[in-house]
Amino acid sequence: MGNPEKIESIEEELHRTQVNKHTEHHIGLLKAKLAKLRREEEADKNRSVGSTLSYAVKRSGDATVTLIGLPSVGKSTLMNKLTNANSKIASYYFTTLTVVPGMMEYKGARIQILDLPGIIGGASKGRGLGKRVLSVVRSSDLILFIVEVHQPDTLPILINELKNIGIRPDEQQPKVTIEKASMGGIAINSLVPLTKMRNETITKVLQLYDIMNARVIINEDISYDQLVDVILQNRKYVPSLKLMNKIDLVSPQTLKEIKSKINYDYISISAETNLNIDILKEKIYQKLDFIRVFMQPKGEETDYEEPLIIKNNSSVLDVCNKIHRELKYTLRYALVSGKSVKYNRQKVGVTHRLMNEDVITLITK
Ligand SMILES: Nc1nc2c(ncn2[C@@H]2O[C@H](COP(=O)(O)OP(=O)(O)OP(=O)(O)O)[C@@H](O)[C@H]2O)c(=O)[nH]1
Ligand SMILES: [Mg+2]
Repeated sequence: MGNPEKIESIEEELHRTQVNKHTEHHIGLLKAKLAKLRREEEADKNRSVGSTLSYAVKRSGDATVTLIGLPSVGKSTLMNKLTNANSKIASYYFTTLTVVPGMMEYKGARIQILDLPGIIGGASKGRGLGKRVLSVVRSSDLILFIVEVHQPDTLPILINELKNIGIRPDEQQPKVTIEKASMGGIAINSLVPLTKMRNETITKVLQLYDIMNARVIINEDISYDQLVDVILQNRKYVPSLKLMNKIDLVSPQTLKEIKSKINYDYISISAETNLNIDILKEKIYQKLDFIRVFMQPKGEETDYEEPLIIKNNSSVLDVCNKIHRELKYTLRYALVSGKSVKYNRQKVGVTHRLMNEDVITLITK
């Protein structure tokens, strides 16, 4: 049996199997097998096409945000309201055919926004404008999911397409580590009670991925799907905001009714008539979780006028990279004052994590 047939037969079995206490571990294992086969299929396909997997969009600014939505929901209209860009707008599907970048300046931060072509169910498998386009989301800091007021229940389609290419919107990296070893079999050390997995099946899933010897430390009650994510190590955990656009088309009463039916938090906007666009800008800024740090060049005054905007939890290395690509090679250490250190002008290395309003001096060779 080739991979496509194997995939089909597992899909059938999954379809046939009822989910209950007796079958859940078996189903977990089947899904892990399916994930592995699909991945091999994908690798084969890419090899035969010889494709370059992602769009080369140059990242710029302090953070990158991508607009994700079905065709014609108003992504480009919103893009033009948020940034200096002029992305084409029209009432037909697939007006935007490639990734269009723009820059939003807000409270001193420069936020790059990427307008994408509309995605449709099956995009991750090559339908519509597909996977290459979607892959730019992997390196973004925030996703804006946009649905139209008339189709508020289409959000799962969007999330599903991203999940299919290894993006995990709004999830956190599971607190599980797998330390591979050269012998000793698989030792599982769970520090929390597991309700969704059992040791025997965990071992089988690991073996499926050719991990025969390892120490598994489990700090969170995860599912088999998440275990596969940990094994594959190439998942991207990206936060999101959900937007409902075109609210100008319905009455306040209808809007209320929609709200009562929808089970996720969203921001109501009208890109065309500029409703709630300022609120949205602020929410984007907050969600990106920036901090400001001040540079003090050696022997000079601190520059409080132009703080450096960096993501919370950034390190001295991130600061170096932001200033100049080569800087990290000549850096000896940094002197930091502020909340992230115990003493003023404390000497720290590149991995030191900074906090809001720290003052930094970089000492180079
Ligand atoms: N009434 C109303 N119409 C809107 C709004 N935002 C966008 N539109 C209209 O919706 C249509 C599609 O808008 P676009 O911005 O091109 O949509 P898109 O999501 O970029 O579409 P694709 O690039 O094809 O995926 C256009 O006719 C817009 O004028 C809105 O807030 N209210
Ligand atoms: Mg568009």
